[in-house]
Amino acid sequence: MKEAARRNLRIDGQRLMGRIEALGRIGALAGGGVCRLALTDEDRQGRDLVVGWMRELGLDVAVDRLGNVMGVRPGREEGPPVIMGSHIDTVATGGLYDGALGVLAGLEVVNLLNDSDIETKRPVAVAFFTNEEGSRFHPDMMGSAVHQGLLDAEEVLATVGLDGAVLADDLARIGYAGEAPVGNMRAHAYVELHIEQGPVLDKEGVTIGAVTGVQGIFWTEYVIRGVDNHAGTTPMSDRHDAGHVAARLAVEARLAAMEAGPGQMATVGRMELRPGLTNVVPGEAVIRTDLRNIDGEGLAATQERLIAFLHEAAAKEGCTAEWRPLARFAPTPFDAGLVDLIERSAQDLGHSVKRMPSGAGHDAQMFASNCPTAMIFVPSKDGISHNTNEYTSPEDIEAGGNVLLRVLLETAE
Ligand code: HGY
Ligand code: MN
Ligand code: MN
Repeated sequence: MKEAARRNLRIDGQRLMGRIEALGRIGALAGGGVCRLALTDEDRQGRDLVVGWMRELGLDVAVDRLGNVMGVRPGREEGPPVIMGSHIDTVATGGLYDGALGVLAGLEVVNLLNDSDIETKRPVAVAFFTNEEGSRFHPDMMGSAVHQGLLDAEEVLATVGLDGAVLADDLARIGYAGEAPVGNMRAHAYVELHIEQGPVLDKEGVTIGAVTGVQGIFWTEYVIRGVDNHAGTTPMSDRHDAGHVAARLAVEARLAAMEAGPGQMATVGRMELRPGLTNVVPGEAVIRTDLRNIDGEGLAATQERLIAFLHEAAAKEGCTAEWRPLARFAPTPFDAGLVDLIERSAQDLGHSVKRMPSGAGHDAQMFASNCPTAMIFVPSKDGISHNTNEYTSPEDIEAGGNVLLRVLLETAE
């Protein structure tokens, strides 16, 4: 196809929005938003819908042992594919776009290649990975981490979720315990279109983000044990209140982040007190922290500060404490050449573009050490995500899809 004709190619934005809305109806929440937690029936329905679209587009679909799904379109030559991927599981209060945009934009690019009778030199693939959100089973980015050899498949399959389910059983239950081996699939390159999920592009009125890398992520679980006791009869000086230690640790996490400076994030999104009754001093507390920083040393230093604080606060309360890492993902830079290509493609298409790091974790960070990898961001209205009000305009979605198309055409030749 002549260069000029290729440069005029554009995706069908309406068709892409149609697929986003159709997938969004699976797990739709009454007041708006989506809940498609990994390995639930809603996840199965979403998977079935996307696999159906993959097959309609003539992709050769493979499901690996972790339930990662890869649809491959052959190229003129054999060899590792250029992968356009992301995820279709959501958090419990999710939106239409987080993850789904990257997968369905990849399908739209394939749809356009088919419509335009374009055969790329290299194979092209569209993929979605199991349990990117890590909501029921820790850690997040689980499927892509195993896919790229960063987590062990057997260990991950044996993971017990927050609700007591075993990952391998749930995978089999929803019919996605695949046959394809996992952990050795090499890609020629990996490109992911994703909503920014933060405020930068929206605030600055910029349409495209050329993502330079992802910050490091540490998830840690702490279990504190004291003595269950009566809330009315137990003198304050005689308590071994595990809940009090957990609450102090949550405050310390915030303090540590504020004192470490603007690059350090710290979140306590879940705390369980047992027995969890108003009139019983909690004898056990489980608390988890999500620490992030683009600076690996700063991230490790903050984690060490929390562990030291945990032991000190527990000892003071006459409690015992233990902790275990749930995720240790290092800060990940993306491929400079691909970031340049994203920036150039956006400019060529007449869109404003900004180089920026990603605050959120993504499947892309699991590929970055194995092949040239980069991400394209589009704005999140008011910087909101992991929230049922998550919104990105159809115009910005179409712009992101066209940049993905350009990058794919260049990378697959
Ligand atoms: O945790 C994250 O940043 C991603 O949304 N899983
Ligand atoms: Mn995501
Ligand atoms: Mn997410």
